[in-house]
This record gives sequence, C-alpha cells and structure tokens, in this order.
Amino acid sequence: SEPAPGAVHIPDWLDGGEQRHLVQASREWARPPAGMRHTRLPGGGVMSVQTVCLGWHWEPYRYLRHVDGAPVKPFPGWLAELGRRALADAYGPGAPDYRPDVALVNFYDDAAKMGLHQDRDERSRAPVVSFSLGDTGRFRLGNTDNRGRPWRDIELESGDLFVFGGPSRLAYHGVTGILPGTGPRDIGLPRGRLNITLREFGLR
Ligand code: MD3
Ligand code: FE
Repeated sequence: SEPAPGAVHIPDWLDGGEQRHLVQASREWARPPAGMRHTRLPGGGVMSVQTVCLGWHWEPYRYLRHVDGAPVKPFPGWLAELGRRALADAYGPGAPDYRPDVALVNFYDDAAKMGLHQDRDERSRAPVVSFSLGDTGRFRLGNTDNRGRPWRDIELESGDLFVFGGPSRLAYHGVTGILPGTGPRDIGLPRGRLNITLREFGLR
C-alpha cells in the first residue's frame, strides 16, 4: 500500500530465511567494539532505543569512529543489494538507482519508543529503506511540516518492508511503542523489535 506519496509498505516482504539472516547479522553488529548503544542526544537525554550504525556514525558527528574509539563497522555489499531489490519491488521499473552506504540498526525492548523526528542528516534525498523484525512496532507517519496532526498509525510486523521516498522522505515519523510477544518464534529474536534502515548518506 502507499499510505502517503512516495511511502510504500509491503507487508511480509522478507521470507523467514532472510529474517533469520538479518537477525543473526544484527547480533554480530551489536557486539563491541563499535557495538550497539543507547544514543545520547545533544540536549543530554538518552534514547530508549539502542542503535548500531554501519558505514557512518552520526553521533556525535565523528563520522567514521564510534564513541568507543573503534572504527565503525562497514556497510556490507549484500545489504546494498537487498536494498536495491526492495526499491525495485516498491517502485517498479521506474525505481531510481540506489547506492545505500549507511545502515542504522535499532533495537526496541518492551518499553522503548522513538519520538517524532525528521531524518535530515543525509545529504542525499534518496529513499530510506526500512526492514522490521520481531515484535510488531506501532509506527507513526506524520506530515512534513510539524510534529502535530495529521498523522497515520501503521503497525509494522516482522518481515515488513517500508520505503520512504519522494515527499515522504522528510515526513515526521516515530515509533509510539511495540507490542511485546507478537514476533515470530523462529527467527532467533526471542524478545523485542529490530528495525534496519538503509540510507544513501552521500558524503563519500
Ligand atoms: C520516514 N527508525 O532510525 S523506520 C530512524 O522503526 C527511524 O526504528 C524507526 O526513524 C524505527 O531514523 C522508523 C521507518 C522510517 C525510517 C526513516 C524515515 C521512516 C521514515 C525517513 C523519512 C520518513
Ligand atoms: Fe527516522
């Protein structure tokens, strides 16, 4: 479905094997050095979501080095290939060329949320590709002007693909919570929700 212009939701796009593979890869990316952590916000807050970045680390704008001093983990070629397949399925033959170079892997425990925000760090306006794994997430897709209404609430289930391009690329969005215990039992993620986003950062 296309809940907003340029925003395409394809439920159950990843098969079980692909979901297991992404969960296993995320487990390795999460390990130190340069592993998963609660992101610290410029204002002093700490996010409830835990994140590991591949290819580039946005916080605190040190780019290629994690806060623990280790180099950021590389963005694998197979993940770029999966992103290109996702874009082709979402947009069809008219899909733009896609060379993602950064991934953010977010882990939500039962209590984690992500407030409404825009993703403006990337220089490129290329689409963002999102894969959901594990427990269902309650995703809020807002408008491009402000954090208020109108918005749409959409449940993102394990295996779902979401592509955000065109006008929706700068929409406010967030996760109001997860639905504990709703994920599949056989993908290697006993609790919580993983979300993997692919981006063209476009610096290099
Ligand atoms: C709409 N992650 O990492 S993914 C983020 O589920 C982020 O972890 C959420 O927002 C999550 O920045 C939502 C879906 C998503 C990602 C990027 C977008 C939606 C977007 C960029 C523009 C518009
Ligand atoms: Fe975002």
